[in-house]
Amino acid sequence: MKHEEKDMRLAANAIRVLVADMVEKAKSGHPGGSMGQADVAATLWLEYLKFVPSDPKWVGRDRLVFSGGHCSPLVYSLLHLSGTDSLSIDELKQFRQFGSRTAGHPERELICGIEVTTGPLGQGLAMGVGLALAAKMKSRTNRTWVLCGDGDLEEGISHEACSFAGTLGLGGLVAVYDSNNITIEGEATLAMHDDTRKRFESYGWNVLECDGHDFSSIRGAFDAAVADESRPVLVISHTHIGCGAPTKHDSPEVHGAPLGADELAGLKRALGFDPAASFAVPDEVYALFSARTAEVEKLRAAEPSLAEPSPTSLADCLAALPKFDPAKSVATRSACGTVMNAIAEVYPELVGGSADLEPSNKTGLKKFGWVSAGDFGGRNIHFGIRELAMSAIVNGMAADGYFRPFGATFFVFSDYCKPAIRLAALMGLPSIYVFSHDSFYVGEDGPTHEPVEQIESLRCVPNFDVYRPADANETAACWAAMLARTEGPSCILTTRQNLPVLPDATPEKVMRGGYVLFAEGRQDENTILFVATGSEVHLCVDAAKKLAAEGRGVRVVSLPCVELFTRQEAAYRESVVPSTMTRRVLAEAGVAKGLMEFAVAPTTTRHLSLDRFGASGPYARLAEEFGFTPENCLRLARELT
Ligand SMILES: Cc1ncc(C[n+]2csc(CCOP(=O)(O)OP(=O)(O)O)c2C)c(N)n1
Ligand SMILES: [Mg+2]
Repeated sequence: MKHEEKDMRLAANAIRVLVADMVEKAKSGHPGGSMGQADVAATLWLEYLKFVPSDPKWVGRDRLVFSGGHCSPLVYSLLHLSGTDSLSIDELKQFRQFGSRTAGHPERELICGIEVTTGPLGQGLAMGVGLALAAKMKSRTNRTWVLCGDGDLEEGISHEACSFAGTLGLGGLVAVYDSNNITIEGEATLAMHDDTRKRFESYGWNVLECDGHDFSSIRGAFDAAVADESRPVLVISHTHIGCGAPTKHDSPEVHGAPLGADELAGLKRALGFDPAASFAVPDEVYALFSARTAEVEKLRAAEPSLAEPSPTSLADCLAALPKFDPAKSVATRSACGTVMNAIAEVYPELVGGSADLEPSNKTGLKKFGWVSAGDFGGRNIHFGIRELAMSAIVNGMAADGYFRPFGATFFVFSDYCKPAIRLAALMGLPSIYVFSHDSFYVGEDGPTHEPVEQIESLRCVPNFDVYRPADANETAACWAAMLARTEGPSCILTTRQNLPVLPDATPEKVMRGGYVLFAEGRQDENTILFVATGSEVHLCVDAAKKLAAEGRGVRVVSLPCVELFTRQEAAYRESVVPSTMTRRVLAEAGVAKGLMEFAVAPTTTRHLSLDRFGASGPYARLAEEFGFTPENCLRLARELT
């Protein structure tokens, strides 16, 4: 239904005023972008977006992403006016206050109707690509709308994600670019001279333009956008930041500060609102939103039901896990590939791909084909050499809710993924990142390709689990643990080099994060306790066996996931790493900080770690140079006897 011009104007102006009131009351926030996009947002919500406020998780809904998270007042206005998740006007008055749902930037976990958390510019657009891709891979017809701004398009991630979307001909994705030529420091053109139309056309997008303050112009663009199912669409919407503010519109000042009392009164007067009233929404505006809800409810009733299949049970995945023969030596990256392929057979949710490193990461799901331009039937994705966009697209797919998507690259390049990992952790999305080539054992490629500090830096991310299995069987069990975890993201670090296979690394043990792998002799305060992850577990077992042969009490704890171990009850942790066992060797091919929480005192703790960049050379030589040999491990242990 197309509304009358005067009604649309009223709705858009009510949003402007509400936005300005929110920021004024909070004494902080960003009114300009929200005010500038009010006409576009009102048109989108009242005439195009398929969304039912009473059922915000409806599978067939259109997804709406506000990539410029600083435009949160616009998000909250729309959610309030439409009655989504009972967001009340009182909550709008609590904008940016501690404990309120109307946080400074929109947070997915706080209000149903916020599809993804935004704020770090550019990531929303990339997550929108992920949402649109998930829809296509589920053969759904819903659309993904992304509102973005100059900042989103300046960010590198937008280049990665939009090039990817164009390559795939990702129809159903409409990005509306709020082209107001203003950012914080002044005109956007101070730092960006791109021809955005040509840029997106070269990606293969359909590029449309509109006057973002003229409803018929906006409708013209949106009608053309929804008519094109064959490729992503960019609508360049020409707007004025702070539109409606008497003196501050078009100025960077209105980007991120309250209007001030006089300017706010002037805005209200100019738009025909009572300057003395705040948070006063005309009833007609609520009525317009209700009418739209009724309309979409009818559309929904006419559509075939889109119930998602229920999630595959964890027990089925556990039953599918392969067991590896201890007689063989296997690189954990190869084991990881074997495990993923086994899981994929019983777990249709598993989809993903690599940033052009599939042959090295071993992440291809061999039986399940590739997503390609216009064909979304496969379960493998060529993300291209675009680690950051890959990670954010994976997050968008995870946010969609059905898939358990993964993205893969070399561990050292996890730095390129980090901003999206952080956002996944914040949102509590169960994204999975597969990082192979987990240490200096990469060898000849040298220090640029040898992770050192990455492991600890990722362990510092709250709500993120870092798995570093010691062998093929631990790799299988780590996958079980990652699949069991639904409240946040995880990564698995795998080796390039072969490792011996441990006979009894069972899921039950590994799924506690850390366990006693080997113990011999007296278990008391004189015991030498080795705590290790990944490939270094084997060095420790070797050294421990030699000490045991000399009659020394020894224990080796394998710690495939520090975070998971830390979450176990205290009694279990104490039984594995007894506080009385203070003679400790901590071994990990990364910075010593990585296992520092297991250190006791400098006098009784030795670190087998790498606190410098690696080097280029055959890995056996590097292991000698860096002290990652059974002899050196034994030497360190002997210092404690
Ligand atoms: C990755 C990232 N870098 C920097 C910022 C800080 N920041 C927030 S808004 C903004 C300017 C955005 O300009 P634009 O997208 O044009 O929004 P408008 O001012 O038009 O509302 C900046 C630099 C951020 N939120 N995210
Ligand atoms: Mg701008």
